[in-house]
Amino acid sequence: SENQDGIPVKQRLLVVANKLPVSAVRKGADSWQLEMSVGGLVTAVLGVKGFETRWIGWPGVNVSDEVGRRALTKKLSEKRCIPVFLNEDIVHQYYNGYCNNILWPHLHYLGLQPEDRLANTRCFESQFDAYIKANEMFAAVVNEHYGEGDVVWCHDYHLMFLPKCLKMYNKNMKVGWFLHTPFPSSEIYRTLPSRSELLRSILAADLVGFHTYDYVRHFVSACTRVLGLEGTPEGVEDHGKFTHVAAFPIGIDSNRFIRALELPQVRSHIKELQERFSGRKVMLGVDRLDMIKGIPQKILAFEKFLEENPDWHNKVVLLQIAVPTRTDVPEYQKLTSQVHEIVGRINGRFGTLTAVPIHHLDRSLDFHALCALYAVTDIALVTSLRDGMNLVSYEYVACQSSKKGVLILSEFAGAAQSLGAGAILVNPWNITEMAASIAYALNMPADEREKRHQHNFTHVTTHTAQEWAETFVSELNHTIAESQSTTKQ
Ligand code: ADQ
Repeated sequence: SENQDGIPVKQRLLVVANKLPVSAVRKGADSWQLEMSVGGLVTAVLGVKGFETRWIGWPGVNVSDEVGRRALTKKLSEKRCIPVFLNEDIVHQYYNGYCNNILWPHLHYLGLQPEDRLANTRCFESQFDAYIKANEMFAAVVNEHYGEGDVVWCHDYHLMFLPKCLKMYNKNMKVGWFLHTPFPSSEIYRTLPSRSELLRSILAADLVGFHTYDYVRHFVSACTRVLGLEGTPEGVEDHGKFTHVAAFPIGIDSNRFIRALELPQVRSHIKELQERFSGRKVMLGVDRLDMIKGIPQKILAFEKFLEENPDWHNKVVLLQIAVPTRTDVPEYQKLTSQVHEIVGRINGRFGTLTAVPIHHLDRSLDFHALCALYAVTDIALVTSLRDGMNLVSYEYVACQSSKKGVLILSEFAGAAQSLGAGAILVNPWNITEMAASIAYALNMPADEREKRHQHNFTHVTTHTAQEWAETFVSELNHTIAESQSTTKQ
């Protein structure tokens, strides 16, 4: 389309996610400092050609005064971000409660202990109410900024109720929804009390996307079994309205990683690490400290490996970098102490006065340090119990051009479907099998490593984050054009 002067106007893409891609720090009554977080999703979406992007989301801080809100809104607009302000109680019930304590474990097949589930049942209703309320608040902000011709792309399990709210404002609004987590088997999904409301809302979108065909299949089958609707591999039909459902596997901005390896600060990190661990093989784990990542299983498998392979004592170390997340949720606090306890026990058992087999860090690393670690390590261990995709496995592959390290990857990560041929796939629940895979990886001949790496490297560098975002958005535009032409006929 063109403006009044005949100059082409770019279509706008409104990206709605729970959290904005910035962190905001208050510096005074009406002054804020912002830092844009860089990452796959941000780079991907900003790289989508032909669109002008706006972000809509929660700024991650509680701002209760009008002066602060107005100042932050203005500051955020410089970064093309639009805030949705949520108060502390809503954040507690919607984000910590319904999103992280109920939906997240449910979507990852992590059943709660029966007594915890019972406790959840009691607070379920108020948390679900807060979830709906939060989704309505997001919808109001989107609606306020929406203009005809814009495309709205909603992200993730926090905003399952958003498509329906948006269509209630305007049934012609172009709405896509993408889930970053797995969608579980309908047998699991159908135990969720709010199962129907959420499915109906998602179906209000014009295009629904998942990382893998398995998740697509599970979603379509949930719609068939829970709602009694007609489903095909392409989507779901509800009273004459067809919702397209498809797999859009995400990727990373691989060039950003490859380029970083040439930077002087990364090269000097690499040199330091090589000196520090010289004479030893190094295995790497990089995860958010979350129960879905299978961190205790990974560490126990390493213990089993050490038990069975005394020749390797003092010749191999495991570096586990775990960023604490959702520290307000008691389950996460329990996991932290559990991991510390296992690491302490194993280091006590296999350590010497001068060296320990496991280095465990409860912290995040900056991008350059992370790239250096990816580049120098011999093996990466990704042992998720469930994971929508898992980008750490992609990032590791991108940084391994010279070393051609081995990726040990859980078959329950979405990435197993794209990197399966190059990685060693494992069942993280089988500690014996994982220990054997560590031994296999450590002894793998160079030509096999090279072949496996090449396979995965080609995939990671061709199926990028930008391609993912472009495909989703263009499919969304196409889907709408198609359904509008069907309606006109
Ligand atoms: P996550 O569960 O966060 O994402 P993942 O895909 O592995 O999992 O992405 C994690 C990101 O955080 C990576 O970019 C990684 O570099 C970074 N990171 C992790 N640990 C770090 C550390 N200790 N220090 C610094 N950086 C660290 C969710 C889903 C995934 C899905 C993505 C994208 O759970 O399954 O792949 O969204 O859709």
